[in-house]
Amino acid sequence: MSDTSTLPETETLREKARACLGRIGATVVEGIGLSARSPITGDELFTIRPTSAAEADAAVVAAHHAFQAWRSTPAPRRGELVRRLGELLREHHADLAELITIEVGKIRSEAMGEVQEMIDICDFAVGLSRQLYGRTIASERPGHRLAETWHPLGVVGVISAFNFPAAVWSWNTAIALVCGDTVVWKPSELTPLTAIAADALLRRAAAEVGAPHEVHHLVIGDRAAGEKLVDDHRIALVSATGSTRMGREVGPRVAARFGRSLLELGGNNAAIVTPSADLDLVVQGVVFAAAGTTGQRCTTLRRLIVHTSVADELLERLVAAYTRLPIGDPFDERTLVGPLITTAAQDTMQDALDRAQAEGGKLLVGGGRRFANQPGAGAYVEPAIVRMSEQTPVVREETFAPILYCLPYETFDAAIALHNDVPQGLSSSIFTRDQQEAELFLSAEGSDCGIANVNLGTSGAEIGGAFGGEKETGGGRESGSDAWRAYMRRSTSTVNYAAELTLAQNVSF
Ligand code: UN1
Repeated sequence: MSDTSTLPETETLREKARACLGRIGATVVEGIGLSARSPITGDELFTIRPTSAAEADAAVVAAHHAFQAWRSTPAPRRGELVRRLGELLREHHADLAELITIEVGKIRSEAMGEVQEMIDICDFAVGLSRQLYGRTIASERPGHRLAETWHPLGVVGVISAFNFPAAVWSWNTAIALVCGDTVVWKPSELTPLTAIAADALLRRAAAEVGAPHEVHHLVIGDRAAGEKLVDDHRIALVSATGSTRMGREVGPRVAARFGRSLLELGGNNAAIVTPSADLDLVVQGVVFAAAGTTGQRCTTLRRLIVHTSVADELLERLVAAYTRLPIGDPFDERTLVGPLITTAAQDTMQDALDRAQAEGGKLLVGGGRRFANQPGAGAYVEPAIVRMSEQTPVVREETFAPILYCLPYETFDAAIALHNDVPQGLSSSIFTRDQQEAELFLSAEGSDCGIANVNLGTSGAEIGGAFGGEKETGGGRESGSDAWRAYMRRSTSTVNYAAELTLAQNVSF
């Protein structure tokens, strides 16, 4: 594996961030409290004053108040705000992407892709603002009309993770806003700059279309800020993205106050490679899904379930491809693997690799550190492949780092069993040219995940489909299709337009 480049200086990153924020029109309130860092150098860029508890409370109150008027604004008018946001995102596509690269360490192409995902969801939401359809239902009574209407739900609390610091916010916010909800957003404390920029663009959009800016509030802070959203009864829906451990706390706490939650938690995504698979496709799909984003997507490919007849050839090709992966400065156009978010993530990766080897795994490639002894370098790692003979405890866990575990299989049924035998259920894929295998994988007895792909990797979903997963992934669905229904409440109404009263179920009274 080769280091692409020398790393930039922290001061250069600071200047770049300032320039992007300036062009976007975002103001960073510097002060004591939260440190905005770049994983590229591992150094602090700014210290930011976090939102105080009183300010967070005021944000919830204001969002709740704004909801009273926003819910009565016609949905296509609400769509105008989101349309303008989409236009501003197009205008500042490169600026926002640059901030994402600075704060998350994503390579430029992936950071641009993240902002593209935001633009796409805005387009989707604008169309949706004229399509919030309910059904009419055949009534069993003469002279009666039975129908359902979707109404705005209330304040949506969005808790987002560092790895998609802007796109996941936009999936929730674009949809929530056209649905007539208002939003309070608590971004990851690792990505405050991107959040400040995205919030500034939405504020500008609101000012320009004459919408109240109080429909959106940004709450920057640590765990306590998130807890505020979880526990406040004025937050109707908590949409939280993060680890399964976080979801285990959030879910029951929101449920205890009869709030709604939409959970987007850990994944442990696998691809099955069958004897008929096109290995060229597999190599390309697997390297992007497993090593892309330095293994820090919830959809990252973590397990490769390979038929024994093709395992040796495939692993040889994958090892060769991994050996050539350019690792380093995400601003360098040649780089494909940027840094991990923190040195703690690097330690977690090392720990998982040690455990995997103690559990019988053979490290085939990677696992080393890069720029290790260089001052001013973040946590750079070599994506790793570990050959396992069985699905041991460490393989069943999500480690948020680029480790791909390879598991052999003999029969198709055994492959599916292995595939589903993990606690998580987000994304999945099969590489095959056998239609029967592909259909079985997609059938009720096949993949048990929320996302199931054929002949492509597990990551990089489009916004048009509903995004989310089963089991310990939390069951929520965000983004496209009819995911919008989670952001609205359903009202069923029966209208009697006959001259007399008829009771349902033939009851006489
Ligand atoms: C996430 O990692 O939290 O499907 C979201 C994908 C992206 C979204 C990932 N569209 O990989």
